[in-house]
Amino acid sequence: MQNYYQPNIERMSREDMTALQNERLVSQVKHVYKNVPYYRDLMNKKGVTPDDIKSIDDLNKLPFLTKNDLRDAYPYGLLAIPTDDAVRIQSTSGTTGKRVVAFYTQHDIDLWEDCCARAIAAAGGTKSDVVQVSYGYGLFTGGPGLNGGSHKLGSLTLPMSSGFTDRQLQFMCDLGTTILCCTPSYAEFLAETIEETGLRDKIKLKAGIFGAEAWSNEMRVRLEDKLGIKAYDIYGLTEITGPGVSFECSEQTGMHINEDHFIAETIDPVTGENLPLGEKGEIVFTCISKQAFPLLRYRTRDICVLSRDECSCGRTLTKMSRLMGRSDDMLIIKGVNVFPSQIEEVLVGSGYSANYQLIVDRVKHSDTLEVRVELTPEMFSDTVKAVEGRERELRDRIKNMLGIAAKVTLVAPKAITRSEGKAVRVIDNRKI
Ligand code: DLL
Repeated sequence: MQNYYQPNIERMSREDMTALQNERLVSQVKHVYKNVPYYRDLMNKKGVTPDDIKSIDDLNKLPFLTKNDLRDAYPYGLLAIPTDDAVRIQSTSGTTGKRVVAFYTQHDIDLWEDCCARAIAAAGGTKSDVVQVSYGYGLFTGGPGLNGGSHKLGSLTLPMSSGFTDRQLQFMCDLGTTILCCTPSYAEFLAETIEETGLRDKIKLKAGIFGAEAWSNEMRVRLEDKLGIKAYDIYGLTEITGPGVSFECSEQTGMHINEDHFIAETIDPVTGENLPLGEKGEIVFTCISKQAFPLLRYRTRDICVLSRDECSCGRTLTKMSRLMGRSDDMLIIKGVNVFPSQIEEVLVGSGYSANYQLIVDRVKHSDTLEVRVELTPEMFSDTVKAVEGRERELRDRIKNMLGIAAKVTLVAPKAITRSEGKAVRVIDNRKI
């Protein structure tokens, strides 16, 4: 039996969905043009006015927005309403320089929570479920989004946040959690601890809703087996709203996009040209119903394939495949979005050369980061004690910048292999 939260939307005919998207897009473009001078300038530069946008067929006349625009316009430049009308801010885990700040009205929070409620319902959630939300709460969108969705469904919501594994497992057993929401890597850690502590017979989990970072089908099979659940993928990004931009259903062949709120396109990441359904490309979103922070044609850098094949769950919403990578060099380490250039900034700013390598791994289901950087010839004559002191100092600076701990290893000048083509800055050994 299929379970829906808003079946009238989730099963809407393509014709009706297109009509709804046309209407919302036209009024959204007017709203943004009128209230966001930053985007108005981009439209003016491209020679396009709101009158040129009559339907979703005109979408590609609009200029793209990128993370750079978000940085340029930080913090209020893309806000489309007076601050008095905004009630919430969420932000990406990242650093001050690269932080994305997103704003919400009460209406925006409502629709975001609806999206998350659809995701939980698609995983079989009802008011009879106990939903343990073990994504981080606070600025990160994971906790608040799934928490709100679970409330909307009427499920008993456990706002656990991440960490404190013993307490997580105690609540899971004592309160009979049936749906677990967390990152797939944390789910693996929990699964392993459950196995080690012999708690498998005491848990009542039936489903997991895992996202915010890449995971593979092998990982899904492992999690389903170890926890005795069905594991569902969920996707989203702070810029667009947070989790629930798309969600997986029982068919587990990709994530249905909440198209009444977000129009998806795929483009060639190099040329920016639109790609047909079925072709792998960068996914671009246009928010058609949000009020406070309605990004139009936002380039996510996430690579996937869109499809509109009939789905056995009965939903008609377009599906995006599991993510196949990114078109930039962003890494997600322990849930934190990390750009190698940020680490380079710290290194160069601390007097080191830009010859460095980032080695990412996953040990006991938790990500590790090692930063290897060459000493300059002058530093190389330092004593071992002085080098250790330098490593500590650099480790602290990186921690300050990224908010996550890294191991720093200083190596001899020219010890890092030079590449003949692009420098190999990142070695990602995570097998996920
Ligand atoms: O990660 C929102 C979220 C919270 C999604 C909880 C799902 C569950 P950000 O911190 O802004 O937002 O990071 C967004 O994370 O552009 C993707 O590269 C990556 N990402 C998100 N979901 C998935 C997923 C949240 N299911 C960035 N699979 C996105 C792979 C994902 N990568």
